[in-house]
Amino acid sequence: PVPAPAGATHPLAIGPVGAPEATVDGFVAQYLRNLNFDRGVTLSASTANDRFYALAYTVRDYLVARWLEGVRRYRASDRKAVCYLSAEYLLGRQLDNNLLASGLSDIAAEALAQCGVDIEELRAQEVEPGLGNGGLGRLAACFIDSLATMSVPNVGYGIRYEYGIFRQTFEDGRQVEQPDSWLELGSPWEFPHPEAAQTISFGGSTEKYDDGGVTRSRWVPAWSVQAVPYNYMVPGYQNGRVNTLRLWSSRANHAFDLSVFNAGDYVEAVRAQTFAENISKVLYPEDSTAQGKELRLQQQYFFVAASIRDFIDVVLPEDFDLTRLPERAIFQLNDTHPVIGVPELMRILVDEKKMEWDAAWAVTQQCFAYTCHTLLPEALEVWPIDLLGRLLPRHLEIIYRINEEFLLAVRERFGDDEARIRDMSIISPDGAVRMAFLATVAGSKVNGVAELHSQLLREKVLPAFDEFFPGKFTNVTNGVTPRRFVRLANPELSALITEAIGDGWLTDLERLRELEPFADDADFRTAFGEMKAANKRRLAATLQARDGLTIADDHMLDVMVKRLHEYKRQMLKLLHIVTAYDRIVSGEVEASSVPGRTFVFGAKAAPGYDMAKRIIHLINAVGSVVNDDPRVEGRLKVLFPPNYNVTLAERIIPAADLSEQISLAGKEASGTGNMKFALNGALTVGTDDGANVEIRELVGDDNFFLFGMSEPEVEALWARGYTPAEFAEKDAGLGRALDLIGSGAFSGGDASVFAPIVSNLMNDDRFMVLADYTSYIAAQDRVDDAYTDTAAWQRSAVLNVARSGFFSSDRSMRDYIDRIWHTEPLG
Ligand code: Z15
Repeated sequence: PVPAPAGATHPLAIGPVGAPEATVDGFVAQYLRNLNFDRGVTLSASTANDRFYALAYTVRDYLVARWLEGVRRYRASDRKAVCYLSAEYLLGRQLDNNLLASGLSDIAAEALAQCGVDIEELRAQEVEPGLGNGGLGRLAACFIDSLATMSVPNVGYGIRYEYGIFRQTFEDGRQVEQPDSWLELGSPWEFPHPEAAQTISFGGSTEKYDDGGVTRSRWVPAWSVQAVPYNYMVPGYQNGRVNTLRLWSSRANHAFDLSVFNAGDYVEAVRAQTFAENISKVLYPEDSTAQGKELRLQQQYFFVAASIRDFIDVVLPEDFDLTRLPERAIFQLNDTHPVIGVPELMRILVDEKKMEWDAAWAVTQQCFAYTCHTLLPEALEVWPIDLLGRLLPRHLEIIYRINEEFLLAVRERFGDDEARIRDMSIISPDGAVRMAFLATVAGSKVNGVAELHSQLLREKVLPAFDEFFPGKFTNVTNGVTPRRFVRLANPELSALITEAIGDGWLTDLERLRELEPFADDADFRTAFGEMKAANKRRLAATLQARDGLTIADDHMLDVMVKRLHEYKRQMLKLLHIVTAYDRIVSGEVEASSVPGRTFVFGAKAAPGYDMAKRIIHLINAVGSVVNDDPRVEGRLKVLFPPNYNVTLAERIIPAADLSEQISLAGKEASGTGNMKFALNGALTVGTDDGANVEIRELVGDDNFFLFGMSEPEVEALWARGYTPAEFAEKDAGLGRALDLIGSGAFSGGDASVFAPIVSNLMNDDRFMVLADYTSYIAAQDRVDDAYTDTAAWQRSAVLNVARSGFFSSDRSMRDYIDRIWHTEPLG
């Protein structure tokens, strides 16, 4: 028990108060208490938002005691914690996740039924926190779920953006962005701690000073803001563990305000406040592209500085000997976004704690590890030195010194090889800090996110570093949480699995292997088919209610959901659709000879990415023509529900038959949607890219539709010289599809609308869409054939589920622990 305050005599004051009783009556009582005392309403006078809030608070109440107890036990231990530093957490809705984790789902359902409250209506009230763009942010959310489930001490650190990823709407088929004001009605899951705010400084200059005979440097900042922590509970799956996600919100600094107030300028003071609050205002909507915006660097430093200081000053005991920091913390850098934390920790150790440079560097190198999530050169962040020096002058000096010493060591090893020095310098020849290089030099480990990606990272992107730091590079293949993406998203499949093999798979996903024999069991396959059909009906209801869209339930559901990016090749999917359409309307193919297909897209484009937005327009345009053409009615349909997000993913993925993973080989670092589809029994049509490689190896060639060039073949074609137009000449179907798009067949005869897409493909085609077209169409013809044999298809689908257990994020976390973190669970 925690020590009671002096004078405490009441037993409850000795603390934690403990959870309400986990019974229907206990739940009802707590629910009504929350409705009355927290919301200040009676049940009969409550709004749906009140009832949702009271429900969320009730679930929260059950988790809080375990959370507080866990925090206490962790602080009393001397365990190492994983400090996951991520600019994004794409959490999705929390209610069902927290009900499942706390084991309260059935009790809550019965309790609400007894109160006459419709729980479905309350589920729909929750606005998902969209604090991420795509794969990277969702991965962070899966990882913290797994760490809590595995009882590994972890704090997730990030930013509480006031506006998450924009809400997408379509106007005349074009993407329009609306602000995502997810906090409009408040969030029941957060615990704000304004009293624990920290001051984060920026700007100014550096100076040297005499510290009792030693000359030292220090930073004299010009301005500062407050970082207010908001805590969120991260409950493990039915294990009584609750970790913390701590997101920072910016607020004006009082001292800062006051000086202006004293000068009598009220309006200026309020403007200053707006300026400070800008820092956590909005998530940058670029995914896999770097934007050298000053506000973004402010965001990065803001959350990383607050997080490192939080761990040292708040989580660790007072007077902790920081030379031992590596025993207590590992800061995992989720991409380059938090890399400014490296010079920040050096600044704290050297300038503030007066540690020797070498000792501080030894500590820093052990405390950081870096995950790279891309191979695209445009996604590797660089910060111009003038910008970085203006915002963080002391950090720039520290980076220079790190670079100097690093390059000195390189010279010692390889001699004065100036080309090598230039290639490895953290400062690029054009005067920018290469954040991936800094992370690689500073990190104890560097990992890619799938086997192929890690290999290419080592061999193509950072080969000189691999040579210089033997053993530093490693792979951890991504994973996804089976709790959210199987158990919650697909309750029908979960019931089938549990009935067949028990429920151990939820925390030990490799046990799905035990399903393999059921692939040959006709009854199981039939039940599996019924599950898919039920999920399609559920999706149909969602899309009807959400967007007024209708789907035919006898169609194959062919799904491509992911950010819109040229490298992911939504255009290749479109060329297939146009070809399938053209084959039928031209009479080349009898409509009834191919299975009916509904193509589902979900994709947001970065608002400034013109080509991506044009492709979105084209998807909608092709959809309008195809969906309105009686000649393909009942055969082909294109659906593009706007605003694809985690909530919609949880509906779409379980209903899918076919998963489209068609990036140009060597471009998709891993992909994680690909794993979610396989685990839900969709077959993949995919290239040999990212984690597709490992999915295919595991599920087997017979249960995967492989097409396209391999990464070495892509390289070879570039080396030979790639002329896309030649491919359009060689394949008549491709030529016709491009002509249809380019001639205005999908734009009311106005050729100019989509001509830029076609001319880009014909003349440039950076991602070799045309080169892979023929192979892709052949693969889709195989898909059509395979789908007509229902038993064989379902067998493959069951085998996909049975053989995808490797892709649990629990396994990813195990790998990080074994290869990088060396932490242990807190029993
Ligand atoms: C992002 O979502 C990913 C990489 C990035 O560099 C950025 Cl900035 C955002 C994605 C990869 O594209 C995807 O292949 C991978 O599965 C995901 O990160 C998680 O590792």
